[in-house]
Amino acid sequence: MFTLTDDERAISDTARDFASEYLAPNAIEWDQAKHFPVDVLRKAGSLGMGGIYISEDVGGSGLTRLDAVRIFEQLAKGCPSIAAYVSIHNMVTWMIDSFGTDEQRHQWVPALASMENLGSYCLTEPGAGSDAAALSTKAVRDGDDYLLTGVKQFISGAGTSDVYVVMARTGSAGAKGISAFIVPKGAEGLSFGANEKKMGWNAQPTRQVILDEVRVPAANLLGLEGDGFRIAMSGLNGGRLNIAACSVGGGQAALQKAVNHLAERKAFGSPLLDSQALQFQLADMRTELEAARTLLWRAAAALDEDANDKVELCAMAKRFATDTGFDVANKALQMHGGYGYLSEYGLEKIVRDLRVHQILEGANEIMRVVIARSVVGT
Ligand code: FAD
Ligand code: 2MC
Repeated sequence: MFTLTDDERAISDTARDFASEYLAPNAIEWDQAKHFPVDVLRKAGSLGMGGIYISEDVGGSGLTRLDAVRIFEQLAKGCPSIAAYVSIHNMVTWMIDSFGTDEQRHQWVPALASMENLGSYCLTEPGAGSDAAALSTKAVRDGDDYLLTGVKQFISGAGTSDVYVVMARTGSAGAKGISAFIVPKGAEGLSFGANEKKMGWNAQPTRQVILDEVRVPAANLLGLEGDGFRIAMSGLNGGRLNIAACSVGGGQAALQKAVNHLAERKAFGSPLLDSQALQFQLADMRTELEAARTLLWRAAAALDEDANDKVELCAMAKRFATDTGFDVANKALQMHGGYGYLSEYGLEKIVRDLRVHQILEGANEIMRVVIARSVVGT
């Protein structure tokens, strides 16, 4: 698992080169302008990054979860916010590819895999975040259609995305009453809230998705009625891995910036990099990132193998890597002294971007809930 084949290395190198050519040089500007670079996303799509672990018969790249986490680590070195959006897009595309009928797969997946169309994942609501199974958006059957009504909160890509996978209640309270629907952007009754003002992740929009009796054909139901929560959670297993990978990549970029800065910056008669106190901190940062990456690869392999413990391993990797990535980036900022606080050095942006990885795709407290259940056997 730890020695890459030539093909695996080439895949990771392609993502690295893409990130250094198209993401890194623009990341600070996009953050400040709150610019969502759809043209650059389409370029990523043309390299196969819109459908990384999607079946090849519908335009996907047919790669593994292990390939994916290596790709997301490389993309995040250029910009964690854009890398994370590409992950969400892949999650949505995978849900349709994996749980859709052949007709649905052929209708929706090719344009998503190429990133000609962008996707959004709509689970969270104003009144249901961590307790996702308490969601209240309703889908009511009306002849050959469903009518969807409710509000989705914090939806990444909303307003720009073309395809929304929306979890809504068709049955009784709890997880078993939830179904998943494919909702196209133009649907009547679908509207979007204002772009939220955020601490980080500014290079992608976050808006409410407002559904007011949105009519979608019954053919847009993904899986069966009642399958929606399981579909949503299955998507999140991979999403959690990818977000973890984005944290490792962001942390790695911050560590490299710190080494470069300490080598150049002189104080007390020599480069700061000569200070053993700082070298020891760099050693710990490198060690912790390596530990996070190792756990992440282990969890990705478990997901590839559909192992029995895949859910808790994905949760462990998400909790550990997102805490580690944030901690490393914050230490790298400190090593830059006052310069770390200036936006032009790019450190404070990485810290702001990585902070939210501890909150979303299941807050780290929820990851502990998932892991604890596996420990105590409930
Ligand atoms: P709450 O559930 O209200 O939790 C508040 C706090 O209590 C948290 O610290 C939480 O960990 C803690 N807590 C809750 N329950 C427990 C418990 N049982 N034990 C211990 N602690 C607990 N959602 C989507 O569906 N799609 C998206 O695209 C999307 N993008 C997002 C983008 C951004 C920038 C942000 C900020 C959020 C996004 N989210 C998205 C929503 C995100 O998943 C939720 O914010 C997250 O799941 C937490 O839900 P909440 O904000 O309602 O917090
Ligand atoms: N993978 C596959 N199936 C899962 C699963 C997972 N990770 N987690 C739960 N399930 C299944 C579970 O097996 C059960 O199925 P069955 O009834 O067949 O046994 C069903 O789903 C219900 O699960 P629980 O009984 O565990 O449900 P509960 O309500 O107790 O708690 C919890 C589930 C807390 C783990 C879940 O609500 C959760 O993960 N909350 C966090 C929400 C979240 O991650 N939101 C992220 C939004 S997206 C985002 O932030 C983006 C940026 C895109």
